[in-house]
Formats: sequence, C-alpha cells, structure tokens
Amino acid sequence: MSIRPILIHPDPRLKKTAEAIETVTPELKKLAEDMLETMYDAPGIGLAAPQIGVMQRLIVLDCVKEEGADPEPITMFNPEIVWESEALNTYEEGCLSIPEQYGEVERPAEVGVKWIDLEGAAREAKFDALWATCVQHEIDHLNGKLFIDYLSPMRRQMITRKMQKLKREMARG
Ligand code: K2U
Ligand code: ZN
Repeated sequence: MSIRPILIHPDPRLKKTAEAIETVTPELKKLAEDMLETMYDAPGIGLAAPQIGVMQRLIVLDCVKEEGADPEPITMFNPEIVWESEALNTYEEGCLSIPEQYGEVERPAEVGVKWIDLEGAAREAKFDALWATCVQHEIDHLNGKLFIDYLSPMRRQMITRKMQKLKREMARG
C-alpha cells in the first residue's frame, strides 16, 4: 500500500478523459488499495484515478461521516450514471486537486450507478445525499470535468490563478 501524490489543478491530465478498463487485474486491485489509502490520508471522501495521474476509469469513495462508524469503502471500475432524479441538490463542493477552494454546485439529488466491482462483478445501486454528490464529482473526474467548471468564469479564473500561485510556491520548496 502506498500514498500517492495528488495532482493539483491546473494539470492537463485532470482535463483528459480516462480509458475504460478491460479486466480487473491484480495491478488494478493494488491501485485501488493505494487510492483508498491516499484518500483516507488526505482526508477525503472520494478519489478518482486521474487525480493521481492514472488515466483509467477507476474511482473510490467512502462518504461515511459519522464519527466512529465503520468505513464503507466502495471501489468502482467503469462507473456510469444510468438514472438521475428530477430533484436537485446543492452542495458546497471542494476537491483534493483544488485545495482550500469551495463552490456551490447543483446536481441531481439521487443517481443510479452501474459499475464493475473488485471481484469483476457487475453492480448497480442508487445513491442519495452526500454519496450522490460524491459519486457524480468522481465520475466527472473520469471525464476531465472539475467542480470549478460549474462556477462562473470569473470565479473559475480566480481559483485557477490561486492554484498557479500555490504551485509556483510549492516548486520553490
Ligand atoms: O474528488 C475529490 O477531490 C475528493 C472530493 C470528493 C467530494 C467533493 C465534493 C463533495 C463531496 C465529495 C473531496 O475533496 S473529499 C473532501 C470532502 C470531505 C467532506 C465533504 C466534502 C468534501
Ligand atoms: Zn475532486
């Protein structure tokens, strides 16, 4: 298991579409383990493979927020949204690739998702509340979409400039 560096916006890899996965290999299972360890360490409640520079359609999430509750990690290969509720939900989103920046994003309140699990089995489930927001946020990452793409151009540009400054400072060490 290893904690992997998380790419910071702007980065071309965060804007690319990730490749579908053909079969669940031992290497992909190890990658999912590394992503979960990286996510918990951040801490975060979701992570998509492109965020650690791997352009494959793999996400992990665990939106259990109650203190002391058992973690409920979910690993999804090739996740796709197959149903969306009419009802919408607005959430102040953040992103591990855009640290310390937040913005209101409106999304369907509930979604039905199909995916392949760690055993290579086809799964389908409905998600609501924070799980719905998170799984949509992670699937956006697989399509090169960031939460700031839902904000005004002005706000997006301001956040991008802040991240460019942060990366210059990090490069100086
Ligand atoms: O994909 C990521 O960057 C991890 C995101 C996932 C997420 C964003 C917005 C709303 C829900 C999930 C977060 O940075 S994880 C940090 C976090 C923790 C609790 C609540 C919201 C965000
Ligand atoms: Zn994110």
